[in-house]
Amino acid sequence: MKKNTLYFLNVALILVTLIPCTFATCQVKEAWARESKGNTTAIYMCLQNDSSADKILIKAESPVCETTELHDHIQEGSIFKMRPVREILIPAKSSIELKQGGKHIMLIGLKKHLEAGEKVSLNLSYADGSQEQLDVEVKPVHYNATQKHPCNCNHEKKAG
Ligand SMILES: [Cu+2]
Repeated sequence: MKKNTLYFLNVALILVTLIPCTFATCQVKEAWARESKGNTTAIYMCLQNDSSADKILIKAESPVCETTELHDHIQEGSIFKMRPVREILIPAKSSIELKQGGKHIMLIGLKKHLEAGEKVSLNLSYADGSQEQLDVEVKPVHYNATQKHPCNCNHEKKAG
């Protein structure tokens, strides 16, 4: 009896440990970082939220730089400037694209030059406490992701 209880507790514990990784995170597609020229660069990606609850990205961290900020482009008069934002919302059952001229993850104070082809480790934290660890590929300075339609999750959603 006691052994059964212990077994049940173990199974329950394993399930609780697995849930955050299986269901709580967003699906990340086509994540890439731009090869650095100075000591800053940006990371772009598609974040897909298949769950029925909104997901809120609140923090990104990477060991390759001093500071990582969530950025958006905000219009000031006739020009768009990037600004830090507290969070990035990924609404339930939808997806958003972090892209050039829009929302992105900013790597500030790079500790070394990021070369095209190498991988950058990135950790994403969400408001619900879930986290996601990624390896993001560095692409050349002139890489243009929009030609490739990296964030095709919206199209998929409409088709479904
Ligand atoms: Cu920025």
